[in-house]
Amino acid sequence: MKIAAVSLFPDMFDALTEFGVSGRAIKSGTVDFAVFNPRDYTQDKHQSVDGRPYGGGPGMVMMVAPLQRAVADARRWMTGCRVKVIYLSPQGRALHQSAVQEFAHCEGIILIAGRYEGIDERFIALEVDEEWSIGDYVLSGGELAAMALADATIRLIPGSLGHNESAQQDSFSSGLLDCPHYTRPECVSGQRVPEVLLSGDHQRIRRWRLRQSLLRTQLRRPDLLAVLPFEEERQAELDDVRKELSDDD
Ligand code: 9D3
Repeated sequence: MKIAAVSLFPDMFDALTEFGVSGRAIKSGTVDFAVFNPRDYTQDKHQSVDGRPYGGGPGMVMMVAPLQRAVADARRWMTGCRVKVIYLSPQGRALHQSAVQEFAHCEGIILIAGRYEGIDERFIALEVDEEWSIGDYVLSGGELAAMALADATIRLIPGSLGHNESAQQDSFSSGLLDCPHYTRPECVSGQRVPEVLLSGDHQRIRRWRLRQSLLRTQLRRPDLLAVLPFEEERQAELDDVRKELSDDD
């Protein structure tokens, strides 16, 4: 897969290319990654990438032409790929794991990271396929959002994760929050590891983890449980968790 970012701050993407799972996938060639800086596609003496908003008001708006030439170069860099152009913006749909799973099947993705107040609407109309937000809080630009999307996508590409970090076991692909985890030592400040995890009874451990996941999801993210009916074991366990919680109050 090829991923291109269009950004005025290309060095920010070192966080993606230099570290961890995404860094390894890019260094090994499992993912090809490049950044295209609109500044490099200006044609005036001052290398302008922004202008004052028509109609007045505060802040500046990113101009169409440098962005368009940067995207054209990104498209050439991924010639032959079916490409999706994604604009990260507070006006986008809220990103979720099932959208990320679809991005992982793309041959090429171009991520547009904005700065200033935003980008000229005509660029969106002409070049952008999808607009996504990473949540309802204010960032100072699109780069961190583009990296969040790229990181979440890259780790789903076959060959990015090792044997011990299967994407199948992810909290959000199961639709539930993760269970609690423990490692050495057995006792920390008087807090012991739950006895079941020391029992060696793998069936009991699996059931306990499922129950903890359901309990946490019911308490912290009940919205996640509102979607689909579960398979039999899960639904029975969830009904039981709910009964126990309602007995408490
Ligand atoms: C304070 C400026 N706001 C005026 C009402 C608009 C605004 C413009 C640009 C707010 C944030 C940004 C920069 N943010 C992004 O580019 C962005 C973002 C975000 O801020 N939150 C969640 N997801 C995303 S994706 C891109």
